Amino acid sequence: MRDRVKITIESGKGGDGITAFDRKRKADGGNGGKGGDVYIVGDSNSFDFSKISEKQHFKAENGERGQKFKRTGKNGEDIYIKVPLVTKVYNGDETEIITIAKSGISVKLLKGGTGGLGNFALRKEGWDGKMSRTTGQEGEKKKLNLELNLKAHVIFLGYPNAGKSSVVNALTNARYKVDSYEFTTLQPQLATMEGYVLMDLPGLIEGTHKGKGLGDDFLKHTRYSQFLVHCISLENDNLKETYQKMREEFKNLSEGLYSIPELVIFTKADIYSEEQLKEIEGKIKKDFNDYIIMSSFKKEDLRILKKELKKRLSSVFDSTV
Ligand SMILES: Nc1nc2c(ncn2[C@@H]2O[C@H](COP(=O)(O)OP(=O)(O)OP(=O)(O)O)[C@@H](O)[C@H]2O)c(=O)[nH]1
Ligand SMILES: [Mg+2]
Repeated sequence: MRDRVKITIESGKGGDGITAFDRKRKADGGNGGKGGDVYIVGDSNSFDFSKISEKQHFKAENGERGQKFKRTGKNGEDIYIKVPLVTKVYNGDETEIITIAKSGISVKLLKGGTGGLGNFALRKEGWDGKMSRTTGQEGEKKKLNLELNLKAHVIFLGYPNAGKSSVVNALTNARYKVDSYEFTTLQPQLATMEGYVLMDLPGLIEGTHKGKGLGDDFLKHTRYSQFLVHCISLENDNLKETYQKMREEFKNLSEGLYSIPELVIFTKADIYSEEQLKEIEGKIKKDFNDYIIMSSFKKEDLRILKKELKKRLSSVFDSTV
């Protein structure tokens, strides 16, 4: 997934004014049109920078020159660079310009040059004016760095192989890759569950914050989430320790991750018999008071999980993303 891209933006040059005369030798030349502006606009239908990175250079149209009969040249067309949500816009030197977090709202980044004056506009300045014109103002140019922070209601985190992608797939229509080796998921992936956006993420390990495993760059995408599903496989011998180690890693990664509301789900329950599950739950109850034990292969478990998630999400969010 392209989540960082460097682009160059350029506003249009103003059109030049012209010198022209009518049949009676009176000044008649029109002004140049204004150069196009450059806008950036949030687009909820795009999910990465792949389209933007194909282009990289965005230039608005120049204004047209003035025309005879005092006519002003056509203004250059503005351009709108559509970016996924949430896009952070930085100057080339990494100072932040703006964060685009809403769909449909456009922000002007560069202003097009103003058009030059034709001799009709300058005629009051006497003979010199009548015989002259001014050129259009140059457009502006800027280098920008864009960074995408995906936005989801819920993030799914846990060790590799915990079954995160399996749960997200089972709760939605997604068909993300699931496999028995670690680090199957290499980048954040989104799926929707009844209006809520779920984000499946790569596995975390102790030391992810120091660059171990897949590193922590992808965790910038968790910044805008307000609910966390912490997935733990029942296959772990010591569930409490597994949980605590991961919590410690959340803390090391970011205060935000550590403090958002969390639902713990113990996965792969279908591996065990009912009796074994009773025994396992007996132990879990001693250490955890808020959890769900489930299997991504069981419809009933998924129904319960979905219901519980929706209940919690409706109390966290008053509207969808
Ligand atoms: N028996 C059983 N196996 C499961 C369940 N959920 C996932 N698995 C298996 O566990 C393995 C890992 O599942 P994934 O969903 O890819 O796990 P993940 O947490 O997304 O893994 P990474 O992307 O590597 O971090 C796969 O072989 C799945 O088929 C479950 O509920 N029951
Ligand atoms: Mg996965």
